[in-house]
Amino acid sequence: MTKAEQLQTIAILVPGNFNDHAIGRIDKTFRRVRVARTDPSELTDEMRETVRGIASFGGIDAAFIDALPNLEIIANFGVGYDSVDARHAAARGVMVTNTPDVLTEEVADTTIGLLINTVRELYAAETWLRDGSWVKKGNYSLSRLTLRGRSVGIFGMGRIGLAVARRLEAFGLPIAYHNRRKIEGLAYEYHATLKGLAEAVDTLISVAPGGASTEKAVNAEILSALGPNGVFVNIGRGSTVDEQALAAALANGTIAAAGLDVFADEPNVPQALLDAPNTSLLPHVGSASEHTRRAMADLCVDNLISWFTDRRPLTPVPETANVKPRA
Ligand code: NAP
Ligand code: 8YV
Repeated sequence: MTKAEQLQTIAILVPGNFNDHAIGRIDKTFRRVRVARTDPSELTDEMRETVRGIASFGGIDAAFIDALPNLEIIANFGVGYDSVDARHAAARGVMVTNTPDVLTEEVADTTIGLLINTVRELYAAETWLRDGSWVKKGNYSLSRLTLRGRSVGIFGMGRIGLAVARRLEAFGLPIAYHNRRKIEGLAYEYHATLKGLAEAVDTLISVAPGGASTEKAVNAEILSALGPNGVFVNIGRGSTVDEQALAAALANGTIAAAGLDVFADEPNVPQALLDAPNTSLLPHVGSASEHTRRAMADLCVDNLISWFTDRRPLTPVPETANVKPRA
């Protein structure tokens, strides 16, 4: 059997709807099997026995991993892998890969767009033009907020955080950041706590990953530290924010406005955030261009191909970096 014929026998499980380009490449290379949801009850005995890889948007928990004894690799479509139990995968000798770098610039572009839309109300202004208000009522009112004079804090100065910071440098805005660890050689001001960062700036951009260490990190105390001229932008994960506290802070003037691309329970957005006049809300579109999703799809599938041909992943997540291929 040729190498290509051998790959065709390997069962790759693809749960739910998946990226078309990734599906096309998986079908060309492997044997694709499908389930509607990542629930062990969806798995047939044949799947339990034969599945060696998963390609998915996430949502892979310990029970699902345990239901697949011959699973070797989970190729996550996305850089954030908080919905994959990577620690459990590592304990079971299962590799997890993600899609870093290929989406960094796209997500940074979206972040800047969301920030500007939030402070300069561009969506509301365009609606004013399109609904005839400009003709009937005159000029759109001046935006209460501006980027001018702002100082920006980045929560999560990683690949995307840095790309956002580089863009904001060109806007002439001072930048500070909070990570668990200071980045040596990076000139931006470092704050050892998120509260310290929020106190020092009036514009907080969260690019932090989801997971236990960031759960509801942006809470009432942080929003109060940001202050009444404060703008909060979240492009990271909705789970990092106490959404009830955020809605209250927007309603009572604790902060001025928020721009959100991610939510705790997507696609459900709390009514209080939908009702707030000082929010700009996007349906998780940070990386959502055809160009970038294709690059993510390629990296997701290339990880599977590399694993099953060269026995090494291209972009393993840190938790599974030491997982070795089975003999
Ligand atoms: P990255 O390079 O790993 O950066 C993450 C940064 O967050 C690191 O600098 C890390 O520094 C910091 N961090 C992690 N846990 C922290 C904690 N508990 N407290 C403070 N800082 C913490 O990842 P990336 O490629 O920039 O992606 C970041 C996140 O963006 C992803 O995980 C994903 O959730 C989100 N994302 C969203 C979209 C979208 O469409 N909206 C698209 C892509 C990515 P330390 O380890 O030193 O703390
Ligand atoms: C994608 C993302 O929307 O990469 C991430 O972490 O949040 C986004 O790029 C998502 O992964 C696709 O499911």
